[in-house]
Amino acid sequence: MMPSMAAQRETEVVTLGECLASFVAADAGPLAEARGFTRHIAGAEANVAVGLARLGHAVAYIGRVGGDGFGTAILRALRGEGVDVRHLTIDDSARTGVMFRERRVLGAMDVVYHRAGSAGSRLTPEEVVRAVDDGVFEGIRWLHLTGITPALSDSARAATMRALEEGRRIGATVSLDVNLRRRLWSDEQAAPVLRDLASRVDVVFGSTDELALVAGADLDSEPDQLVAAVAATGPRTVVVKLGRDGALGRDGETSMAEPGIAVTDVVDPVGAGDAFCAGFIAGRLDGVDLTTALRMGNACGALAVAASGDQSGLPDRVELARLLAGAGGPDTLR
Ligand code: KDG
Repeated sequence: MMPSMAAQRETEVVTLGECLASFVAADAGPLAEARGFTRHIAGAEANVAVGLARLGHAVAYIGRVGGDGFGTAILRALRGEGVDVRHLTIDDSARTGVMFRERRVLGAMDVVYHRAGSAGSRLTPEEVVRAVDDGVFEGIRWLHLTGITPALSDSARAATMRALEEGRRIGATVSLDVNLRRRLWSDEQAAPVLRDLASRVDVVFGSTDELALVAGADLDSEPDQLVAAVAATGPRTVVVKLGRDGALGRDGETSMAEPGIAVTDVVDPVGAGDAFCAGFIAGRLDGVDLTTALRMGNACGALAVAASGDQSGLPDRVELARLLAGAGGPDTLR
């Protein structure tokens, strides 16, 4: 008998966190001078979820949004991208978190958060348990966590830990993007939590300063020393994201460095790290080797910085393949 509807695909990846309405300055420059903003959707885990969905993977996202227009916009956007949002709860008693950020193509980016007490920060282990009871984790291959969610509140930290337990129980690969957010907690608060998480996952992603914090290493340590130091704490795979310089990864005893893809016009660098994670995870789900996964991550990161907002530049399979093949734009196609 012909099925009357397209079959629902098995979930491959679960992630959880806070998705925010993000107001990104229209013009590049300092926040103090920004007058016009464009509303985007942001949140590291949601960015990874959308990145993976665009690359053809079935992803479920667990979180909370407020019962307001921003929450509705987030739900619609993620659903529209094909992300499973059955466990993105609407919390009518709280507001969706909001952030304003400047757009700089040079130097650190200033961000103003309005997320204390937000719906997203009220995530609890119960949301994770409900998803588990609904079978969302059954048969998944990958669980992606970040160091942002445990910084939001005690209950969000407990939710992260509950998801980690479930990922381990199911036998999924569990990744952690360290994503240290110093506007949410101090290094002293973050270090023990991030170290504990990193030691219990399979894959750790981070920038050099984040990996230095996790490893308790000097900030001026070389990237290969940092990945080795973090790997010594437990994870089999450690990747240091080096921005325009690409990435260096260690998988068991194998280490590989892959140069970044030069982007002549960086429009908005925020979200590049999440795009990298999406490309790398997609590669691993596809069964590619470390080098190819690093290349896929770098290509996704490069495409992300060439567009404004965290998610706009995330590629689909065709765009990714075109960049990796070194092809030009549509007018070069025959
Ligand atoms: O990685 C980009 C994120 O930092 C951004 O989308 C917002 O999740 C966010 C955060 O907490 O900073």
